[in-house]
Amino acid sequence: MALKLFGLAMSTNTTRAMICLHEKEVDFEFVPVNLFSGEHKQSPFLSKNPFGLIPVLEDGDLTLFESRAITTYVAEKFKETGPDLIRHNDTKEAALVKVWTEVESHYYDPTVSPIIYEYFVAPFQGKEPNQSVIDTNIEKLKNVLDVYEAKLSSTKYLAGDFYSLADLSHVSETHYFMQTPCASLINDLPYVKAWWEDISSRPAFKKVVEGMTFESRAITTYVAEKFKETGPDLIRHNDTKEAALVKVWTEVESHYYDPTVSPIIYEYFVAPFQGKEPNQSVIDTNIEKLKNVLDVYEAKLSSTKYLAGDFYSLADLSHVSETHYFMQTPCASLINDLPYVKAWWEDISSRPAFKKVVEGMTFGQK
Ligand SMILES: N[C@@H](CCC(=O)N[C@@H](CS)C(=O)NCC(=O)O)C(=O)O
Repeated sequence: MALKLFGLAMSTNTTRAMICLHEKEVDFEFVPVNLFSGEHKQSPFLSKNPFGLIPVLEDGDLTLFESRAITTYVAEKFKETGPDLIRHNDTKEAALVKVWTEVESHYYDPTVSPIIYEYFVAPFQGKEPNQSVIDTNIEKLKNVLDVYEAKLSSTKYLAGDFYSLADLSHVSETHYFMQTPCASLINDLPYVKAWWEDISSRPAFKKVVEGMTFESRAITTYVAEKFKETGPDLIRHNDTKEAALVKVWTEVESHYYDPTVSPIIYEYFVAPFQGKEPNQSVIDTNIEKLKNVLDVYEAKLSSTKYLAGDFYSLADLSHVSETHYFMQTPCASLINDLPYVKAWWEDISSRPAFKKVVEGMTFGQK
């Protein structure tokens, strides 16, 4: 029976396990866990990992959590295939692999993780990155990387002149880190840079990297393209003009709609959740901007049923989640007063796919 890995393709801890499975050429089934609906905090998943975190590996009657424990198990069980990631025939080398795997877990991860969080996860949650958290961790990371630079000037990889679990453990997080403005911390250290270029160019990582994105719109495009033969054709892949219009209106959502609706939602839902009063001047400014955007929508939707044409597409889908919250604010009349926009909203919010996620979308109101 194939191994089952439960997780999320964009999660660093999940991809740590996935890279190892690919290195060892293991056939496995990937089971996506919907973190956004809180599936990992509910009973079927909690019986696999009582801490409610991904990833989880199931191998027959064995259930494992903790990504580094998973990689160790996979590297041991499949020691005869792919590279020997644990140096099982050499006790000293094996011990050095453990040393540097611990270093990743106790020195590298605790400094890199908060930086990634501030640059990727905080904006995803509508928050500004906290510069003081970033600065503190940059200072700590510099010290860690100086040790790496010294080590990598004498051996090609961390535990010696062989690629091992120690190196592999760094790949997922470093991939995100290299997309932050702090990437120079690695690029300025010649040995660390060469090591990163080496470990990030391995085929096993290339197999997982395309799923590693924190941009929700990039995720929807990827999913819509990969599964274009099932469900509605959200990207109009057989019609270049329609496909271009889908992109236009998806960009409109991203650059005009979202930047005005997001702050309104933030003030009404997130601020009170954090014990703050909604900032009325932020709300008023964005209401004015949103009115202009919605006037354009009203004109467009008076001539076509959906934004990109007479077909439901990613452009419409991109609006659903935010509009759902927006319609619970005192500003909902901005949409309800525009007959075409109102009809469009009623249509796109009544699709079964949205009904499946909407019950998890509460800000603690229930
Ligand atoms: N030490 C754990 C950490 C697992 C972890 O934090 N996973 C994250 C995803 S990368 C998660 O499940 N987050 C969901 C949450 O915190 O609710 C491991 O290495 O597997």
